[in-house]
Amino acid sequence: MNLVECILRGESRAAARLISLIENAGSEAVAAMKALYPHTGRAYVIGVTGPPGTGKSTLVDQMVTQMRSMEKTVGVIAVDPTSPFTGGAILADRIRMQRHNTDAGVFIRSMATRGQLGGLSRAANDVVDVLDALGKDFIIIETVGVGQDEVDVVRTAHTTLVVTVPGLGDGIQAIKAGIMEIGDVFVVNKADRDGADQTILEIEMMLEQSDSDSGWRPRVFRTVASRNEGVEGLYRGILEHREFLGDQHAPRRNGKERSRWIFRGLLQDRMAAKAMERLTPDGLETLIDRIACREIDPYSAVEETLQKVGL
Ligand SMILES: Nc1nc2c(ncn2[C@@H]2O[C@H](COP(=O)(O)OP(=O)(O)O)[C@@H](O)[C@H]2O)c(=O)[nH]1
Ligand SMILES: [Mg+2]
Repeated sequence: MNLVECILRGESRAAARLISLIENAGSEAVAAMKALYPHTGRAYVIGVTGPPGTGKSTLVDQMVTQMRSMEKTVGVIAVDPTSPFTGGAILADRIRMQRHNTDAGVFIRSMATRGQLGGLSRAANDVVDVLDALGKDFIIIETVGVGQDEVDVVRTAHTTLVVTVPGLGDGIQAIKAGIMEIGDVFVVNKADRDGADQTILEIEMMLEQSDSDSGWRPRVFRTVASRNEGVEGLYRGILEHREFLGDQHAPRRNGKERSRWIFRGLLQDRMAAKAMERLTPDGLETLIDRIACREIDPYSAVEETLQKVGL
């Protein structure tokens, strides 16, 4: 039986194998993703973002437990390309979520390597589809809210959680990083620390100022993830948002916003790869040298290259 059939039968090991292929950007992965695509679109996808150290992984771990107690199956994808401590962070995430290791209803994967086909977040997006086809009810993507790439992958989730903590002025920073607008649900974690009320107030004030045209009024929850406090309420808040999305839920998941993002990304990658092929490494170096010594401007260099590819 081939990889795709095994995944559609719910075999985790097959999913793990395909994910490795995705990370290595093999052509086998592309063939499998093509075959899986018609079987995706059923899972409910939750994005979790926020600055490093705010307790996202701890929170995700508790959410998994919550979902399992409701007999839902869960896939978790932890993406962290930015942290200089990535190796350590991922190791920590593994240890943190280790108690789910023996549970066949949970699939956890950390990703840090960038596939050659595209950015890390697009690879992560492929993994969402794999876990979706595997039959997981919920898929949680955890990512540090830094950089457009990371923001894009959680933006296309059904429900996006923005996690912050008291007393870091994080609310303001979050706005700067452009993640405030993408939150459907806000979490003030580490509410055992001083200033939680103040932070909640700040976020609520900011939400009042921002006008959303979706009709959804983002809610703010307080949690102490390390003590599993407030997690059940947060889970209910997520379900509330799912209810709000209602029948729109499936269309949004397979909807235009996400499809456009995926298509554009793939097109960019493939076209750039084709152009690079045509240039050859030597040709590329020559062209770069010419730009560097002002023999040709970068715009004309790109136009010249596109002409070579026939565009
Ligand atoms: N005091 C306190 N510490 C927490 C809480 N949640 C998580 N932590 C701790 O914060 C640290 C970072 O947590 P982690 O989940 O790795 O954060 P992430 O980088 O956002 O994924 C860990 O040492 C956690 O044990 C909380 O609610 N209160
Ligand atoms: Mg983490």
